[in-house]
Amino acid sequence: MSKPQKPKVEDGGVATELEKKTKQKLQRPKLYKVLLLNDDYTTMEFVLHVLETLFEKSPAQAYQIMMQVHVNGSGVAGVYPWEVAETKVETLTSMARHAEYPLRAAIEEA
Ligand code: TYC
Repeated sequence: MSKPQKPKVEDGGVATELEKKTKQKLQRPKLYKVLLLNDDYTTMEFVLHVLETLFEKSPAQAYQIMMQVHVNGSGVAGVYPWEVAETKVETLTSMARHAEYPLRAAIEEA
C-alpha cells in the first residue's frame, strides 16, 4: 500500500508558504516596462519605425508613444518579462546604432 500523501492544494489542501510562493512565481512573472528616452537627434520617423516593427504598435499607437517621449522625455514602448525586455533594448540599441542615431531605452519594474 502506498504512503498517504498530504492533500494537494488543487484538491482543496492547505498551501504551505513554499507552495504559495512557488505558485505565484509560476503564474505571475514580474513585468518590466521598456521606456524610450528622448534625444535631439533621432528622427521621429525612425522612432515610429522602431515602435511599429520591434514593439508591434499600430501607426496610431506608435505616434502617440513617440509624441509622449518627445514632449515629456520618456514613454512606455511595451511591458514584458525580464528577458524579453532586455532583448528589446538590445535590438533597439543595435537598430539605432546601425542607423547612427543616439536613441536609448531603459527598463523599469512595471
Ligand atoms: N526629439 C526627437 C526629435 O525632435 C524625436 C524623438 C522622439 C527622439 C522620441 C527620441 O525616443 C525619442 N527629432
